[in-house]
Amino acid sequence: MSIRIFSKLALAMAVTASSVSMAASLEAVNPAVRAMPPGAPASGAYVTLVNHSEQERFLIGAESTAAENVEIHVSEMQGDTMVMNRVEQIAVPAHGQTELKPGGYHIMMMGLVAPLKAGDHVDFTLVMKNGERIPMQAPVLSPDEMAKYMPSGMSMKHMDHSKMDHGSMSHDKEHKGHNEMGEHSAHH
Ligand SMILES: [Cu+2]
Repeated sequence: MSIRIFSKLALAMAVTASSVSMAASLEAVNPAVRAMPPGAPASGAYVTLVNHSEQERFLIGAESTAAENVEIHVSEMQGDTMVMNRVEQIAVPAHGQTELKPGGYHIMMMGLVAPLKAGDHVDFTLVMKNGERIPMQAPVLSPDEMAKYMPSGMSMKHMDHSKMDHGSMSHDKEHKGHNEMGEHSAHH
């Protein structure tokens, strides 16, 4: 009797341990949030998601107490205009990575609870399709820091665009002088 109870407990512990190691297989590298002045309605958060697992993974949402509403978005050129669209999910290929960066995929923070000052930190929970919830703490970067920010810490030359669905599009956008927040103030 007591042995059976013990084996159930051991099983429960094993399941817990395996879900912890799964969470560690998706890494949130070099996250950042764009600083915004008081009264600004929205901001964006960026990160490189690195998938160390054998399975394709999907980011389906993000949560933060720093904004009333947090969504995952993509910025896309429609003709000559940069527009924002909410997306259902962002795929991260097996043994690959996906960048959330200005002009592309991003975590949209709408209804900022407080001004986002450079040097502050914002806590997020990344919500994955397989049910994982991955904590992410992102520093708030000043406009100057944001201008130099690259989510993977690599230059464009070293990025593997062949693994990105919209690689050529986001490359084009990178050179159009986009302004994500300009789009946001127009739309929100
Ligand atoms: Cu957006």
